[in-house]
Amino acid sequence: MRIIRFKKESNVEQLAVVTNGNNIFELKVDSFQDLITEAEKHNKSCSQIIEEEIMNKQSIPQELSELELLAPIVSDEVWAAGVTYLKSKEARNREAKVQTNSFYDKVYDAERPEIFLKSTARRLIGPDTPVGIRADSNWQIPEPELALVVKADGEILGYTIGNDMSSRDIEGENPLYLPQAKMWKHSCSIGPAILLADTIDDPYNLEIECRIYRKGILISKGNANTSMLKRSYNELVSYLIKDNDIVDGTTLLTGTCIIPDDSFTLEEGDVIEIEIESIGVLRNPVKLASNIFKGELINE
Ligand code: DO4
Ligand code: MG
Repeated sequence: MRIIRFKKESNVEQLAVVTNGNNIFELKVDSFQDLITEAEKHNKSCSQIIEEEIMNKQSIPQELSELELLAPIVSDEVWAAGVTYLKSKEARNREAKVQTNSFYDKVYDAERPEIFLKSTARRLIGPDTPVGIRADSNWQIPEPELALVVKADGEILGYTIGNDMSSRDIEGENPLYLPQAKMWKHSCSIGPAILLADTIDDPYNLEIECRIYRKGILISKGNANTSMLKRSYNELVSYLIKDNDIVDGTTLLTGTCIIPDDSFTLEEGDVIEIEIESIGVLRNPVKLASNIFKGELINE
C-alpha cells in the first residue's frame, strides 16, 4: 500500500492511496501528517484507517502515470545518515584523498552513526521538479537512498526514495564544508510514494537502481540492494531522536550505496531516475540552482 500526493486540475493537492492492485483512491485527510494524527486518534495504524475508508469507495479512473505527482510528504525536516554503506566510505576516502584511518573509516566502524540535517521543507522537492546543481562545484552527483518516514516518537511508518544531491569536491576539500556540500536550493528530492511499513515484507531486501540520462542517452547506471546497509533502520532513528525533538512525518535518508564513476559530474539538462523496488521511480531533471528563480515553490 503506497501513499501519493498529486495535483488536480483545480490545482488542489490531493492525498491518495495506491493499492497492491494499482487502484487509486483519494483520501479524506490532506497530508500524511494528518493521516498519522487520525491513526493516533483512533489507536489504529495508517493502513487500517485507509482500509476502512476505501472499503466502500470508488477508485479514480486515472492511472498513476497520468497523475501530476508531488512529494508524498512535505517534511518539516529531512535528516540524513552517512557512510552507512562500504561504497560510500570508499568513495569519500577517494574524494578526500586519504587512504587510512580517515574520519570516514572511523565513522563507518563507530557505534554512533553520522547523522546530519539534509533539508528543510522549503528546499525539498518532489518528482519531476528540477534538482539544483551548484555553480561553485565541479563534481556533483545524485545520492540514491532509501528514506524512512518517521513519527515523532521514532516509529518507522513508511519508506520512500530520497536523492541526497552532493558536491564531492566541496566535501572532499574539507569535511567541515559538509553543510555546503549537502544543502542548497532544490538539493533534496523525495517521492514518488510512501510505501507503508506494515505492508512490506522485508525492507532490508530492496533493489535500488540509479540511471542518469544526458540528451536522452543513458550515461550512468548503478545497482545496489538495501541488504548491503551496515546498520539497522531503528539504530539510525534511535540516534536521530536522542535528545532531539522531531515532528510527525520527519524523513531520514539512510545513506547511499550507488556512486557514479569518479570522472562523472552532473550537468544542466541531465535527467536522474532512482528506482526502488515496491516504491517506484523518482525522476528529476537537473538545473543550475541559479536558474531556479528565487521564491520558486516546491513542485512548481
Ligand atoms: O559523510 C558525508 C555524507 C555521507 C552520505 O551522504 C552518504 O553516505 O550517503
Ligand atoms: Mg548521502
